[in-house]
Amino acid sequence: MKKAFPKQFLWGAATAANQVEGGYRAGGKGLSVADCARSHFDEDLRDYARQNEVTQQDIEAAVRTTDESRYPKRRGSRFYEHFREDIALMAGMGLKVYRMSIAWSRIFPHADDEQPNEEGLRFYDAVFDELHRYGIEPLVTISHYEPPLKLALSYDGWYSREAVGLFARYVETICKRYKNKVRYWLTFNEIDSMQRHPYTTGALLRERFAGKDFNEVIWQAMHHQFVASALATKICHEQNPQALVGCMLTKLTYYPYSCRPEDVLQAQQEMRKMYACGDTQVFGAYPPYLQKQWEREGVRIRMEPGDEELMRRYPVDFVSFSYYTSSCCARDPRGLEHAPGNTVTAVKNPYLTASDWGWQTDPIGLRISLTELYDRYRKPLFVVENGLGAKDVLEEGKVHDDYRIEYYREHFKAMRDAICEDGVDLMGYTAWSCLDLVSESTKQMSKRYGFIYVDADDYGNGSYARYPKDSYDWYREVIRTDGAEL
Ligand code: BGP
Repeated sequence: MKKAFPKQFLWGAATAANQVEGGYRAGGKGLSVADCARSHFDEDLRDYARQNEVTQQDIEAAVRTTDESRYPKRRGSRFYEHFREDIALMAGMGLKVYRMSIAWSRIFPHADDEQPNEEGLRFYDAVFDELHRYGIEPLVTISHYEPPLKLALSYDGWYSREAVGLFARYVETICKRYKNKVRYWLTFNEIDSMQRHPYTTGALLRERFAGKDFNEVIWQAMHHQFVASALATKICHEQNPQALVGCMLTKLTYYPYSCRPEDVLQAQQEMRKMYACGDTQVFGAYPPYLQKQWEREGVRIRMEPGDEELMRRYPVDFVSFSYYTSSCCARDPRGLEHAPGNTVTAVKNPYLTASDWGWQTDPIGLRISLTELYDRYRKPLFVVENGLGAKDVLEEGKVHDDYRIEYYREHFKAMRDAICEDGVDLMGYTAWSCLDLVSESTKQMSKRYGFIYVDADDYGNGSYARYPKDSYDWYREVIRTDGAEL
């Protein structure tokens, strides 16, 4: 029998407010941590820490700067102005679902404002209404790397217990407002990433924790996000009993560099850095191996009465994740060639090709990831990020991105095999991304991911005109034929 995707499969595409919207001060929006993240793309792109490090001094410089060319997340792809045109283009592909995030600082500009910002609420009303006009279902990430800057400056980011209450108020506000417009919610984008970029994910400024064990600070902040995630699940279900709430993981995929048992064990340990977050949000409790790790590292988590009960009572309904690439790992990686990946640098796999940014392409790794996650959790899955960042060239209004079509074709085949051969319950897929937008790690527009080309360079020069690429037409056929035409 011909292998096919289920009829109700939710084909879509994804963005994040801080990478696509722009309008960073429009409609009463407050500054977010992303608005103060300066680009360093003329330095070593593989130095992930350098690309994502932010200090108090950097923030002061960002707040007072008059030269915004190095703050690309302040303009994104100018979706704030273009959203009706962009949603019409999404409809042109036949998207069934559009993953987006709500910028917290558009709703509560300073995190602790007395009242929510009505203009910000109205903007997302207009976006959701426009999506529903075309029959496109929103899938909303509540927090995608864009908390209000004030959380970092006047509180201690997510290390502060107050962050839980402020976040709960934000969630109450948007879930009440949009309970009839949004059915699918994700709590925190790549919640595991706080370990790798604590400022971006947790609004943590390392220098504010001098004298503290920063590893413990990060885990305390993560505990607050796990509690907040359970609270968000509770609130979303109370506002709309039909709502489905998912966690969102960075699906890092590590292969042992050799069949040496030490390398196999290393791969298993590396994967637990991500599984610890999935286990906590799916099973509603910290896994034993994580508690053992805390004992070894001397990490003591301060919990409030009721935290563990809350986490136990409100696990997620589905598991979503990002997948771009895979890596190898070895007990002793010294002397082995390394390659960059999504938020990590790891041992290079000699059997794989790589993108223009060195991320190795591994479609089979997506099937392996889907099967592993489904076998572990037995909950519906959702691929909410997958795509190819590449150096596209616009020629006479066209972009011949056959390399991106090839990337997607092979990953879609892997998804189809996971569904048809491995029995994975996969709800849908939102490609990263429907249009070119600012790269999270390097803050480049030139690392292009879209089915739609946006005429803007890394410094914000350009018309911001939109040009569908060859992959736009190809993806429309895939969706029209429910994945039969790959
Ligand atoms: C993920 C983020 C996305 C997106 C993606 C691609 O970690 O959730 O926001 O940015 O990475 O990575 P990059 O933009 O760094 O190329």
